[in-house]
Amino acid sequence: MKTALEIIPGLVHYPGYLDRAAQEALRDDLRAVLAVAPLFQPRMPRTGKAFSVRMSNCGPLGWVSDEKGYRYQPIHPTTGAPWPAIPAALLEAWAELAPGAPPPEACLINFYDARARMALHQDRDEAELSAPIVSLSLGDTALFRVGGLTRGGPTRSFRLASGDAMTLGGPARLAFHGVDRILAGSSTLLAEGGRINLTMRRVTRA
Ligand code: MD3
Ligand code: FE
Repeated sequence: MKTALEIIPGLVHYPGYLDRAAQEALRDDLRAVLAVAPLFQPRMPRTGKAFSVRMSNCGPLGWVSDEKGYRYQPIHPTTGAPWPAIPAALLEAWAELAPGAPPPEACLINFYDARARMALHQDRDEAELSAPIVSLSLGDTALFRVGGLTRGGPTRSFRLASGDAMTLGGPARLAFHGVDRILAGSSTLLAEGGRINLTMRRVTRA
């Protein structure tokens, strides 16, 4: 049995969900995805300020953000090509961690260098909020923070290391969360360092 820690109702952390060999295989799958769908630099709606995290996607839909707003779309914002398919290993993780949920339509790929952060936010651009989000982390450890359903409330923080998985469902689905910082040099998985986080999402109502 894999260790499952329910941090808050609906947020389950699976430390070491992927062993080293599985992490290496997934890293190599992502190299092929990123060759087709290169990382792009998202920008804040209205202001156009660049995110410090670079992103890409795989699956029928991908999440993008620019001056026009946040949205899911079927093509890469700079190449115009359809997103590549979600690798089989990720679909297997979805089947195991979100049993019974409709298939994921988007897998957002976040790349953090040593200075990147993600401000506290909610994920609510999906029409289907009853399906969980499944997250997998590779590379350097992140200091992750989660709060409640309002921005001002108390938060808890914990580390997400390479190979860790999380499921975000039920009462945690709309919790505020963010990444305070990356612990540079904490993993040898990515030769150039940094962190990759994958989040699989059901977008349209099943
Ligand atoms: C808790 N990514 O892409 S993944 C995001 O590590 C995002 O890159 C973070 O937040 C990262 O939107 C966190 C884990 C996660 C994802 C969705 C959540 C935690 C969540 C939704 C609700 C509560
Ligand atoms: Fe998020």
